[in-house]
Amino acid sequence: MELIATSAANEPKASGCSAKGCGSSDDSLAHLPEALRKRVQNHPCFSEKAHHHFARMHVAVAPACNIQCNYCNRKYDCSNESRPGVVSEVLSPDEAVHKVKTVAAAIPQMTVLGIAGPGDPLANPDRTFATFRRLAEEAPDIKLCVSTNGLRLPEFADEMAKYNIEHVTITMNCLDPEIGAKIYPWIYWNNRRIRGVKAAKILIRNQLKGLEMLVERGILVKVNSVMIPGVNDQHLKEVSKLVKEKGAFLHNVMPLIAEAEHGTFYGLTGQRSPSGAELRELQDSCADSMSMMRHCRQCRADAVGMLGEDRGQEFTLDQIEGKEIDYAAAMVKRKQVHDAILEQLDAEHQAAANSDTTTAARGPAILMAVSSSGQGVINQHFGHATEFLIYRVDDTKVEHVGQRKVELYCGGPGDCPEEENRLQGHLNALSDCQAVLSAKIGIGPWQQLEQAGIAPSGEYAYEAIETGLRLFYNDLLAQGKLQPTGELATEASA
Ligand code: CLF
Ligand code: SF4
Repeated sequence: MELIATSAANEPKASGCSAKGCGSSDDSLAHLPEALRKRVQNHPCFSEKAHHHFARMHVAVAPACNIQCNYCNRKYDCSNESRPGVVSEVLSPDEAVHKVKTVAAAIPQMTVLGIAGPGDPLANPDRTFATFRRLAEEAPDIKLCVSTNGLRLPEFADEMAKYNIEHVTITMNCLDPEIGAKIYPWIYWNNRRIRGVKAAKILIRNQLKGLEMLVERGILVKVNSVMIPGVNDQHLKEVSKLVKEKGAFLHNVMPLIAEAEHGTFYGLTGQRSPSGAELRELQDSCADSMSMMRHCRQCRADAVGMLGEDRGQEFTLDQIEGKEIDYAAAMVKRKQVHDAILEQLDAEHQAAANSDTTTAARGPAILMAVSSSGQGVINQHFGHATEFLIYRVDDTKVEHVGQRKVELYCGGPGDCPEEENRLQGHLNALSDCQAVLSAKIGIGPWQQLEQAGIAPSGEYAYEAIETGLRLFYNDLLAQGKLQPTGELATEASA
């Protein structure tokens, strides 16, 4: 196997970020140097804590792409950074700037504007940088973020630094061109279509070079990788290690989504996606050497709102056309909202820094699920959840490890579900969890959860997630309901 290497690796600038994991631990930023913590504490993707409080938006200004990925169908958005199967309304830079200011005024928690498609932002440099240039001038309180396949990164690293783009994502699926040839059938480079191993070699070389250049310029880099079972799954640990050495801040291993109806090569040839357990196992093994992102929602190229929610329909072009925005006034309000959230996060950070986490674990590590509609609080009815946040909890820490999508269980009054059938999806999604905490849980699902060995609780409604999890864990431990194996005891054995 040949691994592509560029010039000498840089010392990681993001050092101090513990292997415990940005975006993955009890206080995910606790081990970062203060200056770095400040840079990510309001970025919902670069900080797990931030994603409960701050929102992001994407503008779909970049339609073209300069490579082909086998998990992508050009009819849809770039699936390096989005769920395949959804299409965005492509905007001009002017339309994009107007949309960003409109959203920023309406959703003051929106701190980050990302360009992530629907093709590759750097394959559309004029449109991408025209948008960034105007936003840097007209909306300076918004962080600028970009996600790219990296082919043209070395060419544009300086340009990115110029517009104060502080956060960049590079999608890197491999370091080995032989593996790359199974993922990328071709690239378009220097006005030529190049195929196979040769194409993958150029792409990987440019990705690594681009990563080094961004790190040298003080830009925080996240690496996204799509986990493709049987193709690159055994290899991604190596990717994690090398990108960490080269100074990447975070690694986001995302599951391949390959459905025949999306018309992608992988979808049509039956390439399977990883299971949740396989993904978690790989993320855990990469976490030995790198900080892992585990709260990615594979958003679309025109996503608006908190991660996991999509308010794009409220801000379509026809709805915002002609709307006058007083951005100076909006900035005042936005600052007040941001300051209040950051004050709360700082207090939590201090409390975490002062807490004693040296006690040896007495209880087993278990998985617990939470339904939340945001703000880091258990504030969602079980029946209204379309996803559950999954935490690994033991005596000493509460660690966010992912999320599971479910079909809406309850559509409101008059939509009384055939509980047995409708709940099966929830039971499958939560089958490895020992507890679920919601703002409220109806009696029907409550009984079925208990029968499935999942302890339900509505007792911690409106508590902070970590507090609720900690208290419920302690309750279960005190009641002898946690087995050393991490399984919940049945009523009989408890
Ligand atoms: Fe967008 Fe990406 Fe910037 Fe975030 S998304 S460009 S880093 S602002 Fe975030 Fe969405 Fe996952 Fe991307 S949850 S798909 S990682
Ligand atoms: Fe599709 Fe994105 Fe890959 Fe381009 S980089 S082929 S848009 S997934």
